[in-house]
Amino acid sequence: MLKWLLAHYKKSLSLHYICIIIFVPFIPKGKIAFVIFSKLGIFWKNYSDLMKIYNYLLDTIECKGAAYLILIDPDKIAGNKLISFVKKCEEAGVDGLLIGGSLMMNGNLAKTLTDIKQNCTLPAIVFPGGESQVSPNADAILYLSLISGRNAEHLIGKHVLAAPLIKHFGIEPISTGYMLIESGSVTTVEYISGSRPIPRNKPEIAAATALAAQFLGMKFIYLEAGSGAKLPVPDEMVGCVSSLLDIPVIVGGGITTPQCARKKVECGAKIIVTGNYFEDEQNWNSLTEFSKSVHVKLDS
Ligand code: 1GP
Repeated sequence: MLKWLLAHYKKSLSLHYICIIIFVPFIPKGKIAFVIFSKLGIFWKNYSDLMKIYNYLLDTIECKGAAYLILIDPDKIAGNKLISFVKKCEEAGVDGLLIGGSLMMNGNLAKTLTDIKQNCTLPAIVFPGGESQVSPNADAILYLSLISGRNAEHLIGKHVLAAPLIKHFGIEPISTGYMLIESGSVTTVEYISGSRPIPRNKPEIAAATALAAQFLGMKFIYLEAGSGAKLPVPDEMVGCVSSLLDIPVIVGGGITTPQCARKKVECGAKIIVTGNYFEDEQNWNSLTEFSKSVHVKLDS
């Protein structure tokens, strides 16, 4: 992370130096050009600072072929278990952590984020179930709009309540079109959001919905089978959506083997999310295998 920040900082500084070297000898024309390029440099620096986690994810996709995120539910992983887990995630090559969920019973989101920040350098991105999960300790927040449903609260209502808090805390919002996909049984997110998932045998509905979100300016599409889903998002649907879009597709829910994760990436997914599987400590020794299966570019 530190390396990445330094690289971006240097990039913006180097633009200024290039301007000085090229244009100063040609003052006054050069002076005007210098001012313009300096402004561009400052703009670039501010922009990259504002969008640093989004840019980090794009860079990761570019370098590794796809990114691997792990979802942490503060109800399920906390205390010493959380500390050991996030250290293992970092060692295993995981690219970032999502924190949150549709329903939180006891979990302390703020404490979870603090523990994560103190024990690893992975970006901590809130995956919110509602506006109460906006936390100043987060590096970014997936600004999810539930575009597969027609429940106005989850399309825009919650966002109105969350927006001033996000602005106040200075958290980076990453606008994401969130799509529930039927996965064999009713999932928590489906029940809580009161919205129907897209039928799993209708990839064309998923593709048209995702395309609409891209046209609306969203940065990612998240194809969600639901946490602990019986069946993950079908490969055919991942392929159909990914091939139509220019923005990266996130796939999560019900992924419990490295082979399944790899298959989703081969079909076009650019970010893979797993959650439930690693709530059981006995599975932690397969973290590296999962991570490698997602990082197709490093593997080839
Ligand atoms: C849920 O996609 C994530 O939002 C992860 O799902 O817990 O089933 O891996 P799992």
